[in-house]
Amino acid sequence: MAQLPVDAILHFSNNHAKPSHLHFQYGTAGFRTLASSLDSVLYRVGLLAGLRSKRLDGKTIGVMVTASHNPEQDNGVKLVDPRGEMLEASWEQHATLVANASSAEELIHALNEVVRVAKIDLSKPSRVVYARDTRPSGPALIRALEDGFRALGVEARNAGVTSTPILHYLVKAINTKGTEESYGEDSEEGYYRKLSTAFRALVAGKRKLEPLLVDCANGVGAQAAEKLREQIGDKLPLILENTDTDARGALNYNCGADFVKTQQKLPPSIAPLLEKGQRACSLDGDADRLMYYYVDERGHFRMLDGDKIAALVAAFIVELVKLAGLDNTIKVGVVQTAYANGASTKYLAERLPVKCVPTGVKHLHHAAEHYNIGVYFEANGHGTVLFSPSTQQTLKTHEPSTPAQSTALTHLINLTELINQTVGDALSDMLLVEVVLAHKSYSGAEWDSLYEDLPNRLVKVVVADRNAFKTEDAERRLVSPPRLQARIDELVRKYEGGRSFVRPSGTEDVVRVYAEAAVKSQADELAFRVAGLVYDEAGGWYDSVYD
Ligand code: G16
Repeated sequence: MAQLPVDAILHFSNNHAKPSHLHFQYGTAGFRTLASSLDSVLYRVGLLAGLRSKRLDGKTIGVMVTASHNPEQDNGVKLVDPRGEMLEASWEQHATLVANASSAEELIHALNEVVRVAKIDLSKPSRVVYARDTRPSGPALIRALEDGFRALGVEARNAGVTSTPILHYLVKAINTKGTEESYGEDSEEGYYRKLSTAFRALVAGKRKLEPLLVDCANGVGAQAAEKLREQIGDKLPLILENTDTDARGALNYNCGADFVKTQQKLPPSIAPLLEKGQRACSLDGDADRLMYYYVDERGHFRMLDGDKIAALVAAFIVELVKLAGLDNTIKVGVVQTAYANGASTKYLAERLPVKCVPTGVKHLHHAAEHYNIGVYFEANGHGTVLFSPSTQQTLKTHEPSTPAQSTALTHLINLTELINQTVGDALSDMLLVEVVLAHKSYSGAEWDSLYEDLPNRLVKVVVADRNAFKTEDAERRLVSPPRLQARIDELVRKYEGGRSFVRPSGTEDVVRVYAEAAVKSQADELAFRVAGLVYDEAGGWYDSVYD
């Protein structure tokens, strides 16, 4: 039986000691914290990625170094499984165990434990593809990761600086190369070609789209959007803003999808550029989230968030399925989280099956796999559409009986190519939205009028220990601290259309409070009063970022 290369692992471990006072947890989107604390984690993730690949018989595993929407001083790392989806849940515990081993010897012990529990044959090959976003801390963390690969003898491919969804795409493309399920060329160029070819086919015959202003959050999305513009700019003119990836402190600062969603206003850099009625959108720091918005006739900011994207896209797909004569065969469903605006859930549930799951793409993705076509979007703009393998087969083999059916079928097949089905992808989603707007001849205002959002408010509270907060019912209710949920319920009852929930963040060291009510001032008041209950219970302070 092959053994772990203990000497090599110990040798490299000397340069990547774990800080003794820190505890790491593989959370909503992998490990994420201050970049300066992450060196040992990256080294160990390098080792773990190699083991995961060996466990899967040498299939290529993805490693993405990013902290996405978090501030620039943070960084993070997550593993991507062979089909391009998030790491299997049972391995999150392995990751947490390995990251917290207190010494080099403990690390060997933890790795052996993973090998034993996961029944890993160490003689198998291991392959990894890895990338990072534009954070200044990225290069040093990549070096630590590469030491992990070296120690274990991993065959590693560096995808350089790229977006999270492109890394997910590459993982799937590499693992399906030369098979019947080939996902596309295993290169960044292949990704752009795939998206732009499908986009061109879907908007063929439509008039040229109005220019779209894109806020790139001063992140890696800027370079990806630039490459996409080269391919589709003649069909969809893209005006790229916040593209400065070198300016220190600029990433996600006063811009980007998270800013727009949480502040519910235009990024200051976009405000002077946007004309009334003009569409604009914001990506986040690693280009996996997308928020649309426009300024209405009265000069008011109007947000078209993940819920509005889900409503737009789901309705379009349902219509195409019907037009293709497949509505008895293909069922479309939607997956949301507790953050979904109540009005969106009502709108969607009147038309389609809707399921609510805990926050985190991994939860939404798995739930969406249960539908023939599963549309999932978090309100924060993170989402995609999944076509089940049998649905893709049906689309390929179905014999349309009229020209109209044939056209709808072709559109559906092109959508399977346009949409990055591995994970939420801001650029792929942006093209998807533009396709639907072009087909429906919708302006931003017409899209917006599908339903009226209930006023809402998101607040974060810094507490002594966010792990003291435990939830149930897809994070809509607290089970711990005891009695807090009853106090929240009592408060919510006092507000017309009131709804509120509290959950610990998996990406930031905070507790999040969400509230909705019939009137904006009431939603704000409810959010702050619930935050007050959290504060009284757990100590801490509110973050004024969301003021
Ligand atoms: C990540 C996850 C998302 C989640 C978000 C916030 O997004 O991928 O699914 O909604 O974090 O999670 P939490 O409220 O637990 O902090 P991103 O864009 O930061 O990778």
